[in-house]
Amino acid sequence: MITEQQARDAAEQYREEGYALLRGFIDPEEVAHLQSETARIYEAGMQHPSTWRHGNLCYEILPEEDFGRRYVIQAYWMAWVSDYFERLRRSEPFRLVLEPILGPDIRQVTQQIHWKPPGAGLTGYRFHQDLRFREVKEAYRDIETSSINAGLAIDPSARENGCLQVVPGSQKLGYVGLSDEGDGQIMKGLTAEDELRAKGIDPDSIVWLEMEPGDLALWGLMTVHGSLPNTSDHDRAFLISSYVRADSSDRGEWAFRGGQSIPLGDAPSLCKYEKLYERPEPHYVNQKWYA
Ligand SMILES: O=C(O)CCC(=O)C(=O)O
Ligand SMILES: [Fe+2]
Repeated sequence: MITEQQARDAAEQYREEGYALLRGFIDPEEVAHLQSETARIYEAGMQHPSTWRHGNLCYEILPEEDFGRRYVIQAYWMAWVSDYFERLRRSEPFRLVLEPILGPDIRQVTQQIHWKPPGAGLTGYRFHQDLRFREVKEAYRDIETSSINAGLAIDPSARENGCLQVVPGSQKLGYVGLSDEGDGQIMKGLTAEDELRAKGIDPDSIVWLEMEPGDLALWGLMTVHGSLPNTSDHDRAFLISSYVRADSSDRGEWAFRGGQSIPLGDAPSLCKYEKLYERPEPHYVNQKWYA
């Protein structure tokens, strides 16, 4: 596990450069649990022929009818079906790394695994800033400074299997609107270098965050980042969690209150799924965003 000093150094780097990388965020024996539980969640997702939702829990499926075979590319809020992920999200390593940035009262607004199954094709994320995913901007105050994303490598993450790429210092550019044109889908197509240059970004400044299982990346809502599709024969599972300072938003599930770890309650809280209370029941979401 990381030390308080490493957490403070990461916070410092994050403030200056808009990202940070912490090696060995969780221990090797913990990584084995993370990987086996991730495989179990993948199999749970595979039971669904198309994208399925129940509360905040969701499995994003590329269906057989359109992709020749079924792939799971994302799971959201696995904490509702996994004691392991319920505890990990509010575990001591996360408290250590989040407190210097967000303080002791913290809610979580996203919990998601992104897989890049070999052969699935549509597994790249064009360059963007995550501010675009805070659809209801009024729900957050001081949105840029009171929110942070953490990405935990589950599988080895390298260039060939689409590791995360960040643009250091891009958090200072303001919102640049990358990938917002057309239907705004970030998983369709690739970002051309000229698109970056047009927004004042030098493609040569991109940092490829190659990570070993158990390493953690941090980035902010204003940090320009993306990743390529997987062209190797190894999957890339990555756990992304987004946390907010509790006094900046009513959204999210408690993670820490006064520095104490807080379990999920009986019913889900509004995170980012705007229809949560309208459609709380299990249902299939038939949206072919990739068409
Ligand atoms: O999984 C990745 O490589 C990046 C995902 C991402 O940036 C996002 O979902 O906002
Ligand atoms: Fe993102």
